[in-house]
Amino acid sequence: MRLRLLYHGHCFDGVASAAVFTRFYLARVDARASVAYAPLLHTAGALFDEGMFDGDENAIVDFKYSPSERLTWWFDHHQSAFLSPQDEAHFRADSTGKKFWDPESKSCTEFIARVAEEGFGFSDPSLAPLIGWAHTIDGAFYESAAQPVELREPALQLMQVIENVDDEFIEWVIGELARHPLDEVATGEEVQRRFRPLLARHRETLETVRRKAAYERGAVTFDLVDEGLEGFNKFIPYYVHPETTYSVAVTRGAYRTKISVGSNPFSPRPRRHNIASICERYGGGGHAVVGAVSFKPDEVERARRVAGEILAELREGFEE
Ligand SMILES: [Mn+2]
Repeated sequence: MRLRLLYHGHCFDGVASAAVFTRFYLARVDARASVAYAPLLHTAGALFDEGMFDGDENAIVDFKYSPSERLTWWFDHHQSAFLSPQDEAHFRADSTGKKFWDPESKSCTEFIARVAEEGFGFSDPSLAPLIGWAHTIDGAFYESAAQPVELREPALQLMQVIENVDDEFIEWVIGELARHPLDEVATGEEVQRRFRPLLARHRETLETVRRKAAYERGAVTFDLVDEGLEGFNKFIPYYVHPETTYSVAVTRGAYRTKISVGSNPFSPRPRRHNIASICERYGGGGHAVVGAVSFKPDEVERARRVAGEILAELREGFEE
């Protein structure tokens, strides 16, 4: 028997979900199954093709639903889990008892662990640290801005690796997490030698943001276009300016120039704006607490002008 397990790629929760599901499947369904993994990513085109479901059993964890008759297991916790109302109706009509959705769960990893225990009598206490960290990371329940910026905990170091390395190594990680405790995998040399150069690059980005960021009246802003930095850890602005409520940054990549707007979850002053609503007015979007507006790569001046307007709006009515 061969199990094809499709997981949300380059995502700590996706990888942890795949590891927990593997342990559950081998313990409760088929101890002799061979498991093959493949990542799923949010792309502009079709997300699935039938050829992906090439196992005797096919499972998806931490990713959207597919109505394929070949899909035998499904777990997701995203609000937008269905590509169409027809897909949702297909899921609701399912009678296999092997497809599960809970948009209230903060991580798919803890959702799988709960269903495995309540529905199938499977529990493995050695998975507790993996489940706990998937909750912290996927729900962004950090204790401070320093925690995700300083990356001292091995679990966060593993997160950094998962977000940046090739799928082949990520599949090796899933296999290790399915057999060994999180700490052992995260502190192992295979993970650590990939983490070290990522940490060096992350620290350079941190110093660049520290140098360029300017805080005034409740909002910090910086422009990384000339630095050629496409992205940054979103907690860096709140680490270098803990007094800020908002952050507005301009970056340029190969495919777009982007304004990233965020709010500081550790801010001394409450957020007063819905960031998605502001970004939507300029053709962008997001959530109440974080959003973005994208432009063509050469529209840097336009992006800078819009960033200035957004900043002015966020600073309006600021009181010390
Ligand atoms: Mn997730």
